[in-house]
Amino acid sequence: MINIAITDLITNLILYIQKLQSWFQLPDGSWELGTIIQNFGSESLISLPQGKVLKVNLESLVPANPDILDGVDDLMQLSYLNEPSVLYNLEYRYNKDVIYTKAGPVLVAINPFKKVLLYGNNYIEAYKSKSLESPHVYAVTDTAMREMIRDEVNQSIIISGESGAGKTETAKIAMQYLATLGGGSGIEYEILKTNPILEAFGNAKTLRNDNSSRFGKLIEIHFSETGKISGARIQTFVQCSEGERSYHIFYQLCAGASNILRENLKLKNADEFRYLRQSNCFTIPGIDDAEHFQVVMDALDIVHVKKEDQDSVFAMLSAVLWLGEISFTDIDSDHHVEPVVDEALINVATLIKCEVEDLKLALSTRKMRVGNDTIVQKLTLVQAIDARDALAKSIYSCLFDWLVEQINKSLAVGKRRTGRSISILDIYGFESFERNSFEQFCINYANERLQQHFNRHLFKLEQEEYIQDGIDWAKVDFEDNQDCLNLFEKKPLGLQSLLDEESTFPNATDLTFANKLKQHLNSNPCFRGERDKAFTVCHYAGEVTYDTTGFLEKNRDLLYLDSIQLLSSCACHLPQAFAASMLAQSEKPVVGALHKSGGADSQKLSVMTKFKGQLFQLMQRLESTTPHFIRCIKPNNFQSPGTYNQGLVLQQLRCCGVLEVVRISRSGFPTRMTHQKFARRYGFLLLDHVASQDPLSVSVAILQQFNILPEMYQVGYTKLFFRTGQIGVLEDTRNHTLHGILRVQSCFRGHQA
Ligand code: AOV
Ligand code: MG
Repeated sequence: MINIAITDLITNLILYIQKLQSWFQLPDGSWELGTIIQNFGSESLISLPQGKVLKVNLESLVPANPDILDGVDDLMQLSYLNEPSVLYNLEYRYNKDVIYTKAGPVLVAINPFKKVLLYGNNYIEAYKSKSLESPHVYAVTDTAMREMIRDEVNQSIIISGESGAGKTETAKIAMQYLATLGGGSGIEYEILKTNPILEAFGNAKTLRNDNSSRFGKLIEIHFSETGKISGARIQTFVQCSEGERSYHIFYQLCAGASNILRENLKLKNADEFRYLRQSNCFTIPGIDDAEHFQVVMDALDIVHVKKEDQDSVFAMLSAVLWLGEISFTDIDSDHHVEPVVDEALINVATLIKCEVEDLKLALSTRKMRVGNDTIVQKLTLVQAIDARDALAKSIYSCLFDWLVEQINKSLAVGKRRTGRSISILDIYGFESFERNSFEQFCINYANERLQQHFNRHLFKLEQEEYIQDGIDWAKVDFEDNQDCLNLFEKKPLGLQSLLDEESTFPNATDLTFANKLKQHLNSNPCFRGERDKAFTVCHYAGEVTYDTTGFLEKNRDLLYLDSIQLLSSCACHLPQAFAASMLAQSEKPVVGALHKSGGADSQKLSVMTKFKGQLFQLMQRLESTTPHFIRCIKPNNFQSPGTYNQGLVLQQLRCCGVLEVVRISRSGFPTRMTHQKFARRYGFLLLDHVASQDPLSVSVAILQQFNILPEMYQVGYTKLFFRTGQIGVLEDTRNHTLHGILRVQSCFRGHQA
């Protein structure tokens, strides 16, 4: 009698659970949690918060997870791994200041935009002793450290995300943990001090981030056999353009230099220099530039940049600022110009220690070699301004590279040891704006490569687990982004080859480039030619339309031979070093040398080729490491705490591959449970007696009774593997049965009473 009642109850419950809580998508794209009241065919009656009741199409509903799964540590624990459930889980935690969540092997970090009490020595100790194991950058770093020691394999922590998402802060948090665990020699202190230096010279305020890194960075930290830090090496990647304000260091210098330094460097206030006046932003709320200048000077001492070198560095900065003050005057009726000999010109010459005449010449003429002859061409105003700005830019970028080199010398890793390093990569994430240019083209290509690395790694991890448990992993399909990478890299008809080829034609324009792409690539499914000079690439993270305006010029990034000659004629060792490194690179097309002879062309390297070279080197280094992934997410565009914009988060989860992890898991068998646990948990739902009571037989009987389709699960040696959502159905039935049994029991008690 009781048995029949329970059987009926279960059957009804199985029907009932199909119409429990569901996500309903509102017209603005956001999701609301509702309860299904009734189902009719393809439609449902759903009740939403605030008493709204709607009749909706069943297809617009997505199943929600049971309450007990609210705010789980790892998104993979969710029975239903759909977008709204992922979004809700992250928001649930974020609202409690729990900014870290795992998505399988990936750590998701949501920028709190405020101080959260999750850091410092007590936390570091707790993660070190494993008394705390909730998701955290510390936990990821700890795992990297342990695996490095255990396996003697180099590790990498790959941090990505949009501008302002928190990559640089996350990298610093990881460095802090390593410095604490591997400290002792004192070098860890030096390593931490590289941060304020690189941020001063390489970061600028942008509309998206007050402290935006304008370069990508890989820091490789080396350890001794006893797990102590023995040195480090920093590699930086092609700088992107500045932001709303120029690099912090200019403002810091102008605000913080001592009177003597100001006098020696002929400094003025920041708002008196043309280059800094180009934006109307001179200060950052809450930031004291003068104070930062002191921090940078101290840090330079700590990384052993000598005082006289520091003075030369500041002289270069001032020279850059004064270059912007140089003006020109007409010298003939053909509108050729030369610099006005004034305070600006003289200051630049004094600061870089060159002859005023030489500087004048470099900014007003261009030497061209034709065959064996050299001809001198006079410059027009536009050309002269170009030459002046290019000189300023190359001095600055050489200065940055020189500083990184000095830091590397100071942190030098004695004897190169393999198998004992942890690299932290802080690199710009995928970008998709209203208007996308050459910079986005490079950045997104890099991300496409990193994504491939990511996919392959996940695939490997999954595969290992399946093989170990003897299941058929051929049933798991993984998507690859190789097609998109081919579109970029294929020779001779890929985006990059075509760009480089077009860049070598003097008469080519952005339009001829765009047309060439359309002509050769239109049949590629990852490519679409657009109207005017645009084209679209289907990236793993979505489609991006690029405007080719400026592509050729930015890719060529001409460097003038005259400037190199000028710098090498300086009496100061810094400009000399810059000239030498420019020539050594000589990858850049050197105008003047350009038409020397046919052969010279083959030596020059475009920006794209250089970028690709750096990227390949980076990938090679990463390939030999065990990777750990951190994805930073920006919850709103206002850099403000407490606001969680679902749409914005969703778009980033897509771009940084978190939803891809979820998708990969969904296409695999993400839910795993040992035979024992499964039999114990659901065995009581069996209606028929099972002859053998061993966990495997009980498990198989349960699978049969619930009609779980064969393609939805696999039976391994020790575990059962399920497709997403399968366990959810069983779990709901179990809960309702338990409730039901309680109800039936109380009902019986009622009868008896
Ligand atoms: P990004 O490196 O990802 O942007 P940042 O690491 O500079 O972003 O973070 C931007 C700002 O967010 C920081 O200046 C902090 O104010 C805040 N922030 C980030 N992480 C945390 C945290 N864990 N706790 C508190 N505040 C945080 V860019 O370099 O622009 O791509 O080019
Ligand atoms: Mg940054």
